[in-house]
Amino acid sequence: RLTFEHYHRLADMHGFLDYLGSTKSDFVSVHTIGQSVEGRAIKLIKISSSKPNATAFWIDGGIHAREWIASATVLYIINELVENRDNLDKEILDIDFYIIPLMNPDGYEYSHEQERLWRKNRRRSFGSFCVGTDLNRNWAYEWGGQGAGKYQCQEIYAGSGPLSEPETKSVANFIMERNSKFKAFVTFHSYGQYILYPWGHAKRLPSDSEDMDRVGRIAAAAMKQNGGATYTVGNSAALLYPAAGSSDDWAKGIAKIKYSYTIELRDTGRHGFILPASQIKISGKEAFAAIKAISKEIQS
Ligand code: 0X9
Ligand code: ZN
Repeated sequence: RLTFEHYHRLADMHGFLDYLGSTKSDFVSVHTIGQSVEGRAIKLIKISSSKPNATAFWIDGGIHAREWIASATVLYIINELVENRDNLDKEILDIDFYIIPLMNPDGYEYSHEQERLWRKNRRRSFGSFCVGTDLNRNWAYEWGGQGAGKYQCQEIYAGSGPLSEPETKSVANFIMERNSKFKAFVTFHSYGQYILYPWGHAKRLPSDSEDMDRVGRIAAAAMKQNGGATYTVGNSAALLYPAAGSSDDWAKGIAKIKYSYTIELRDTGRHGFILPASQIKISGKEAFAAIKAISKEIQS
């Protein structure tokens, strides 16, 4: 079991998933859906409704190595969904959750061992001394557009081609095999306290952006009501900056998942990426409130 009092390393996180998979095998299963550039497992946990054709909800965290709170928050959500199942409403129990707490295991471990503010994966290429592709610029929707880097030395390097990285490719394949089931996609990042929706590649809105805006506001209100912080809701390119090749745009534009969000967790800049571990529980609590609120909306 995990405590939410400090940040965990990859082995502990995977150990926790495996533990849940073996102790709760009636509704939890753990799958290695691919391998990172350096050969680490990309592990996904499925928390099943045990209903045929259930609505599915995608959640991931840790696509950016230094955003430790994202993975810690996703683990908190997993713990609530599995260990506190008795407290959950029917709308939540009726959903199949597919969750990856750590999408960028190589970068995450590197940020613990070598460079705390590492962002990208650990791709090495001939012809460059620089390492890493930004996994949130590598997706196959408007790949290489505004806010995506051409050069490997950039922090926002988009990679050698769309889905060139095993971390993004494995997830994209997994989702596309069952994308008709997914109604919601939430990817956790830090920081800034935002609930962002597409498009992110340009200051343009999808035709149903009002639906994402409405549900985003319901989620932000639920976070606040549960003793959480204030989250600002809006279009990602407008509130932050245009960034093409991100996973939220791919989920919306290619996988056609209706409710696609990037949630930028705490804080608003005081600690930034180095958020103290003492905030894991409150971050988990508010984020879980958002997930429950979105779940109810996609079920109705
Ligand atoms: O730049 C990013 O990838 C995200 N911010 S972060 O500080 N966590 O790196 C924001 C992505 C929002 N989505 C799009 N702009 N598409
Ligand atoms: Zn990020």
